[in-house]
Amino acid sequence: MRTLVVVPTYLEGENIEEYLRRTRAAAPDVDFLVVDDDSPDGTADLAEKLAGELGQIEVLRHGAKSGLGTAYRAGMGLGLERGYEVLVQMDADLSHDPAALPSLLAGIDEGADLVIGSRYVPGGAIPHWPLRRRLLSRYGNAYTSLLLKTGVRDATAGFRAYTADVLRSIDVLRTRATGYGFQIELAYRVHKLGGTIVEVPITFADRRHGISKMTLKIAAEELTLVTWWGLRDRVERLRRRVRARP
Ligand SMILES: Nc1nc2c(ncn2[C@@H]2O[C@H](COP(=O)(O)OP(=O)(O)O)[C@@H](O)[C@H]2O)c(=O)[nH]1
Ligand SMILES: [Mg+2]
Repeated sequence: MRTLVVVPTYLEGENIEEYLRRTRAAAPDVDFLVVDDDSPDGTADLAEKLAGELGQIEVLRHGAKSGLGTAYRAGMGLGLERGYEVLVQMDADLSHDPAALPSLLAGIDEGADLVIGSRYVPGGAIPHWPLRRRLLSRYGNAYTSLLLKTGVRDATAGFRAYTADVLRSIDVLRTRATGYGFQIELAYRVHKLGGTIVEVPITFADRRHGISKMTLKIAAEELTLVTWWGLRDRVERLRRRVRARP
């Protein structure tokens, strides 16, 4: 199946080359779309240089930094327009082991609509994350699961593969999260639609170069959206129950 890996980048100049080389080696048939938000360290130029050498790599210069969700919407929009059948989400900082990509693609081959590289299913792990990030991730996932009831153990994970069909069905271009809440929003929409979600275990490595772009503001957007969707679902369920009464 024609597969596009969408890689959002902001200040990944120290990682992008190793990322592209190793991922190409792990999955030689996939194409790449790097969506860069005007990184002042020249990430886009480096990616373009590599594109000349490795081929099948496109760089989208997306403009000013406007959040992970916004970058993904642009990249996925382009991927769908170009007729790719499978779209992959992956970070450029090598937190997501390129060697695990084939196991995600195998899940799609076996019929899943969404395959999530999960830290929280048996076999998954996060060996070196600071306690603060560990707690944020754990509590974030617990809260999301309580409110949205998607059954997904790692709803905030950013290493994923989707069929183009499911992305079209959930109307991915009309999602609203600008930040990392995009991950939750997509899993939530696929679940609501009754899509098949499979989690495969991954070991999440901490980045070796550069810094995380996760901020309190991004976490606040996630929290607000999850709370809003959760309350909206409850009101809907209540309404249905009232209507169903004789
Ligand atoms: N284009 C774009 N990429 C972003 C933005 N924020 C984060 N990224 C990229 O998204 C991926 C995940 O971000 P990262 O900082 O590693 O988050 P963490 O792994 O949760 O700490 C990395 O490849 C980042 O370069 C953004 O605003 N725009
Ligand atoms: Mg990262």
